[in-house]
Amino acid sequence: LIGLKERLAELIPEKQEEVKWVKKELGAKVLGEVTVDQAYGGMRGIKGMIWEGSVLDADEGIQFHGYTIPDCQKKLPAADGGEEPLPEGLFWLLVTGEIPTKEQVKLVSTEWAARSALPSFVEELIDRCPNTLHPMSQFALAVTALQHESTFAKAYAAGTNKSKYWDSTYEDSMDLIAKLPNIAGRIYRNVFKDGKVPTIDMDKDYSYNLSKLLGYSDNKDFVELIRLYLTIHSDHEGGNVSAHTGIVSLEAATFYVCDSDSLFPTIPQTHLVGSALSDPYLSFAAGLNGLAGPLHGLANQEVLRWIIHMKDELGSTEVSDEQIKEYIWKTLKGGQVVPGYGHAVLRKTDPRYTAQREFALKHLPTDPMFKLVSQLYNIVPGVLNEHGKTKNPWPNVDAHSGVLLQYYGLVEQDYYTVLFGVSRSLGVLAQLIWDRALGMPLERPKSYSTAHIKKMFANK
Ligand code: AMX
Repeated sequence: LIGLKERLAELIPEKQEEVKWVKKELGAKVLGEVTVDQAYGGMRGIKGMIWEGSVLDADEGIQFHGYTIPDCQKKLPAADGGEEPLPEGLFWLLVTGEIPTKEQVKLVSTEWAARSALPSFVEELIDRCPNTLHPMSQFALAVTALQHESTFAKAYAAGTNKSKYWDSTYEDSMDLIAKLPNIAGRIYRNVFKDGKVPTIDMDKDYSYNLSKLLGYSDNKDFVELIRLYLTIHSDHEGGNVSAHTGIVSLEAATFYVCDSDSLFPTIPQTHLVGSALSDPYLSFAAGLNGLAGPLHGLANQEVLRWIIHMKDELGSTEVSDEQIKEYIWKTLKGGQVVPGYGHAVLRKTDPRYTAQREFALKHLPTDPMFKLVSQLYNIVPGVLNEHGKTKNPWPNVDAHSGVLLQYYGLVEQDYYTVLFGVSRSLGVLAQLIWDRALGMPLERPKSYSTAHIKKMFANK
């Protein structure tokens, strides 16, 4: 039975050759142009990054090495007696591009359980946080502190040859992923419960153990939900804030600022935390801080809050379409976004939303809050279209996750983004391992001032 690290070690030389070939044969090809509008517009649509694990299609949604979410639900191993994919299998797929066997997935579960213990100073650090400190801040703080354990940082300091960086990056990534349930569980128990944290069960899978630490493992449907949740939130290609901040790789594409009759080569490369050879803990902590923004991962807490506020304001979950429309318009007229709707890349309903909707149809079809979420699905896109600003009026992943969690009793919305963060580690750390295996360079895109832009095009 071949393990993940052994398989990775076999794949690295092949991939290195492939990348060498692509750079030699295709290195001079142009991926796109960059307009001044894009430079002001959050770099939307600029193609300047390599991300191996997943590619996001505007209509089809995310594909992990070519596998859609329904493919993953069909092909990735499930737990005994379960149906949803195990995130361990998704991590294997992200790292290797291959669907693992059930036995290989079990190896990963066992390894993560074995590596899960936290150093006592990290436990104390979490315990000392005031309950009023947002769970995401506590999360990023604890991950940063774990840097104390970094094998990569020690190997770098000891002068390790850079061809070996992937090895310690892999070790750190496995340790870090393994320790996240203990961090996440401790934060939850401290902030919302009595502070007593159960122990991890060495024979169980990652999602079971996370559920156990949170206090919900008695409900097998909740454990299944967490398996699905951790699988679908893991990776969404490289340009989203959490992936891009933390851990970005970049390739030698040439960029151009474009005007009508000339093309100026301008931006050599891009830069972010992992590319500075900051270790996986520091890089992932940076990604978590990005995930904690309300336009990104924090949207999942905002969605439920917004729905509960609507329910309270309208006095019931039985509300008419007209009342809902009015509430949406009130949000928009108040200069706020409708949380959970819209996306920078997607132009259709997010398949991660659909997967969660199907889960709800199966497990909680009559839940009044789910009914409200369904009602919103029928109404929000029409209102956003009428409003006329949003490029994509359809729901994203965050429009659905909260309602599932609250159904099983996990009602603390401030906590929701922590679960997103646990999952996101799988995608961004898989990429970080490859960044080091492929020797990706420091990122350093070029910037201009407004005055400089005006000067560049003064006589054109
Ligand atoms: N409600 C109201 N207005 C919206 C909107 C929404 N849900 N989505 C987009 N718009 C507005 C934008 O604010 C922008 O307005 P502006 O011109 O006044 O600045 C305009 O429509 C054009 O935006 P866009 O090109 O369609 O989207 P974007 O790429 O700039 O932003 C996103 C994408 C996700 C930030 C945006 O759709 C949004 O704010 N959605 C609500 C928050 C949310 O659900 N975030 C989670 C996204 C998924 C994730 O990362 N987890």
